[in-house]
Amino acid sequence: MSEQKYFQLQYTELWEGKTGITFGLNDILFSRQSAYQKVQVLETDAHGRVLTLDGLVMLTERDEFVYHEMISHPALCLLKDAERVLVVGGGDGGTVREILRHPSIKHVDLVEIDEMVINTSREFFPTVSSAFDDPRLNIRVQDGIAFVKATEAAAYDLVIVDSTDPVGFAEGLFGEDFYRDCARILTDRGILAAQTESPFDRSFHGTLQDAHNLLNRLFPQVHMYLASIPTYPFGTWSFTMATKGLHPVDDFDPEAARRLLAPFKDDLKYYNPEIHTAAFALPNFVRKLIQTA
Ligand code: AG3
Repeated sequence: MSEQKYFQLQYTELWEGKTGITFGLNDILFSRQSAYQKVQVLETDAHGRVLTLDGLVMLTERDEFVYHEMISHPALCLLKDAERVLVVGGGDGGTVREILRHPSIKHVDLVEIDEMVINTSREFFPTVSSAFDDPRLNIRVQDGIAFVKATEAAAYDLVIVDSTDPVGFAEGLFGEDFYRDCARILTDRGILAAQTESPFDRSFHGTLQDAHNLLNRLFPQVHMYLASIPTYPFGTWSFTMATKGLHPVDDFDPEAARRLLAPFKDDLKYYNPEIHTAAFALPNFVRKLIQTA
């Protein structure tokens, strides 16, 4: 029999500044202002530990697998033999954990601006930051925008933008100069994959449309795909894949992907070759949202 509860502290992230998701709080395990943002770790009643940056939910232990698998494996399985990957943001380590499951990977640069995010994840989220000591990983505490500007051409097979919302210092990660540098530092079969917010969130429609139009001018193929992330605003999340030629569905080989994933398929809780194709099917309102202007 579980013990009777007499009170419940609650934490609500507001969506569009209004109604949002409420977590029951058992405790606040960490709360500090870094040079860039407020970093907090909440112990919730139903979603395990939650990492927030400036009050926005970055991950929960319960559903982080969806985001981290879906920002990584679709591009990696399309490429099949990626060796060099750049992750911009992603200081919690969930994205590099997924990338480093692939044996083809030789080198990953993780460029995170805020060291406090890296240290907090190491301390409070061991299952998320579990690949931080992989010898193929190089962690750099640096501004991603400056990093891509200073990087030589054709240095990476894949660039993943694992950013926070496009407000404040992360806004540049949805902008023209940054995308142009990404296109330049990718090889001629390279892929850019980015988190691009919820299509339900009206506050980001403008940013999303601008980003889509910019990418369409820089890459021959630009495609949005969706996944269900219960603890992010509106529960449906979008990612955008821009490639130098590969079509994310027509050039995807499910049998080849199955062979690639076989060594670690039991570690994957969301992604599989059927999800890959299905994720690129978009509802009508999302198609309309990103129609090229
Ligand atoms: N990065 C994207 C989180 C955006 C969530 N937005 C929000 N809660 N308003 C997540 C980082 C995980 N590696």
